[in-house]
Amino acid sequence: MKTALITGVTGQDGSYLAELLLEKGYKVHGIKRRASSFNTQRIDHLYQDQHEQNVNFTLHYGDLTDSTNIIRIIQEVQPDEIYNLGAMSHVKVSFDSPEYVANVDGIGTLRILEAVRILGLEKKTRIYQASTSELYGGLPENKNAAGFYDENSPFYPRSPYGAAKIYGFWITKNYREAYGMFACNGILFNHESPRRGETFVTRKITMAVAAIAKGKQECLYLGNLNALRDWGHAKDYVEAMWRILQQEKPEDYVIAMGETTSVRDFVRMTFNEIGVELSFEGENESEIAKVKACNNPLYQLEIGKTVVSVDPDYYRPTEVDLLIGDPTKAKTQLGWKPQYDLQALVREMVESDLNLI
Ligand code: NDP
Ligand code: GDR
Repeated sequence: MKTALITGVTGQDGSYLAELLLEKGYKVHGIKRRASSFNTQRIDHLYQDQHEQNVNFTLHYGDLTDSTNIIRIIQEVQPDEIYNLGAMSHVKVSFDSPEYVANVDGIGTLRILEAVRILGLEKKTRIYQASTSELYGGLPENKNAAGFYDENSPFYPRSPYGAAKIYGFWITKNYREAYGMFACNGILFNHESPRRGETFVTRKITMAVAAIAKGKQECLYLGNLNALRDWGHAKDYVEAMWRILQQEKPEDYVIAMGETTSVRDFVRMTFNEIGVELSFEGENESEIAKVKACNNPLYQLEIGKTVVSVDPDYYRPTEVDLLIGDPTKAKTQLGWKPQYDLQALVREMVESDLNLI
């Protein structure tokens, strides 16, 4: 039976990964931060009373800013695999807390690698680092000849988050080369789910559409509707993380769907899910979307009503305009095959938010 340690276990990916590893028969340990109220909603269904026998899921209090705590937990758990998913993961918020994000997302990665080395576990413990498509920064000239970002595309981060994660990427690669550690980067493009944090754009949209449908919200305020993202389902992406650590050789992989969609079209698709057609008017800061048609007897929205409006407060000081990844290496070497397309993802998120509301 293998043992895994997950940082960021209370997050979207951590919760799906914990489920996957438990299904595979792992003993799973997770690090959660102390908070003044409960922050374990996404993993409460996995909770096991620690007094029972054969406990497979254990939580430890900890924080990626605390080396002493990281070293102690890794010493206690002696993991075969560490998945470093813990991060301040919101790009816009990283402009407000740049030093904190450097500490957690950048140096936090170093703390994990160094703890493994200090404890002499270099040959035992495999490490997955949650790298990101934000490393590319969306510069058009850095795409490959086919028009995608792949494992060889140059990086150009456009936020304090991206800059911190680029340190995490390189220090992971360096420890692999310097000390022969099995340490890998998954360069994951955006992935979403009903468990996505409420302030990321997809979830903000699906929650708002559910609330508008049920008469609990008037209008959805968004930032840049022109941004293009390559969106997949988090469940598919945690499967890739696991596969990356099961290979013979440690390598870095792009995980993406290979298709890109604008925020505007994501809004359109989400409203379509509840039978509402939108018409978009205006440009940039003055852009709005009105109800054009309503084909669902359950949700009778008034024709002509403004349901989406742009608020420039949500713009970022520097934006990543377009992301599209080439997952060929992951598909051929890992045998990774996503189960969800964007339509199925949107449907699951809308259904879940309609139920929640
Ligand atoms: P979430 O924001 O949902 O989860 C982040 C997790 O990190 C939470 O468990 C959070 O704890 C924890 N965390 C935050 N700060 C600290 C800290 N100082 N010490 C320890 N833990 C901390 O992110 P996702 O699940 O979406 O993403 C997982 C990882 O993958 C992140 O590193 C993210 O940057 C990266 N990534 C995500 C992508 C995506 O599209 N989802 C794409 C590419 C990379 P708490 O619950 O207490 O806040
Ligand atoms: P992103 O995700 O920045 O790509 O980072 P997010 O959903 O926050 O933004 C995607 C795009 O939508 C635009 N946008 C808005 N975004 C938010 N959050 N809120 C809005 O109101 C809004 N309006 C428009 C943004 O400008 C952006 O272009 C995510 C995170 O999960 C990172 O941790 C991860 O590394 C990357 O994906 C890959």
